[in-house]
Amino acid sequence: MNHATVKNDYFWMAKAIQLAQKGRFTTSPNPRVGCVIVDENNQLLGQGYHVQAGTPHAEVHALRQASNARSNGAKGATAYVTLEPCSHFGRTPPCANALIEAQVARVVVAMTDPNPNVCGNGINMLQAAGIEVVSDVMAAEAAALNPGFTKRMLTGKPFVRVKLGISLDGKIALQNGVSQWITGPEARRDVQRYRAQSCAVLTGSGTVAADNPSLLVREQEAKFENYPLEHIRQPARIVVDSQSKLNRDFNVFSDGHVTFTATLQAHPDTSVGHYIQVDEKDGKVDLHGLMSALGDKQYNEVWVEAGPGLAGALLQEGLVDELICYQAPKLLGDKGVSMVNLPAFTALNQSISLSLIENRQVGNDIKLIFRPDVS
Ligand code: AOF
Ligand code: ZN
Repeated sequence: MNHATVKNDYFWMAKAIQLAQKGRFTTSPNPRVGCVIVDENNQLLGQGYHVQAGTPHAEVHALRQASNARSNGAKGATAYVTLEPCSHFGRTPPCANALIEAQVARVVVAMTDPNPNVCGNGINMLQAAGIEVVSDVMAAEAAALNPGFTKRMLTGKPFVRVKLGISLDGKIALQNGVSQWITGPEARRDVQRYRAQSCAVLTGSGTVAADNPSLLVREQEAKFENYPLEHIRQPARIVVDSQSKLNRDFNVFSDGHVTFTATLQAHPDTSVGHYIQVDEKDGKVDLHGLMSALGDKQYNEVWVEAGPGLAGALLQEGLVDELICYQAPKLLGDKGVSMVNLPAFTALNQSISLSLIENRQVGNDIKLIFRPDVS
């Protein structure tokens, strides 16, 4: 491939990735996908992105635009797709067929579809039809669009982000439990965005009992790009409450939005609430089992806003994909409540090692994104 072609491929794939990002808040359980169609003279013919499961895929939108743009539509053109075109009949027919019928000459794909129903078949179908396929163009950027979909397809479990609002000295509250507003409004707004893009928000019974949070997306703060305010998609709330001890008056149970109690013993009367019954481990719910149950519900991304007990247990169980800390320039003192409860390690090799993958200032706070190192 000559230099100009490679350069164009990156240019158009970057555009397709930008389009896919528009689906950030709406596509789940489906992946975020973008598509651009470019003619023989490197001019844009059509573009599209997947908006919502059950509605047309990205390629279909782009192909429609191309056929409106000129009489021979996408014939002889190049299609750029952030995810391998699907090969299966799901809620919609296969995009690989649509591209073949449109007689595109070339398809550039960022990454293969981890869905076992597709998984290379889409690319094979295109090649069998004589279409040139180039793959792995901006694969890392495309993978970053869909950490949850990919992880769920490969492991059956969602991608889990744990959020912690901490002081400079790593505390989440004063000794007396007072914790409100450690971080500033910008950090809280950033949190709203994560709630909005996640399928579920996970917390523990202690946090519900102490703070009575809603864990929903607050409408006043949800005016961010591409978020469909006209039909707000709220995440489901999952409350880990092994013994089902919480009463039903807390906001999460009484505000009319969906909440599941993750418990060892589901209440026999389903009118009392929604439950996820999970196997026991050391007297508590087995968190691996819980994550598999959330994967079965087709949750791609789970956002955890919990106390030090649940956050620590998830880390200790190796169930955290990302730890997101908002660190405020405050010192709460050594009597404050620590951010995570972990066992009393006696050797440094027992400690949990993380890699910092992003840091930036958010208002007066610092946002730090870590990924646990695989041991
Ligand atoms: C594509 N383009 O824009 C998307 C794809 O039930 P369906 O018909 O919506 O199919 C969902 C599956 O299709 C999903 O699990 C993933 O494998 C693929 N998503 N594929 O070619 C798209 N959203
Ligand atoms: Zn498709």
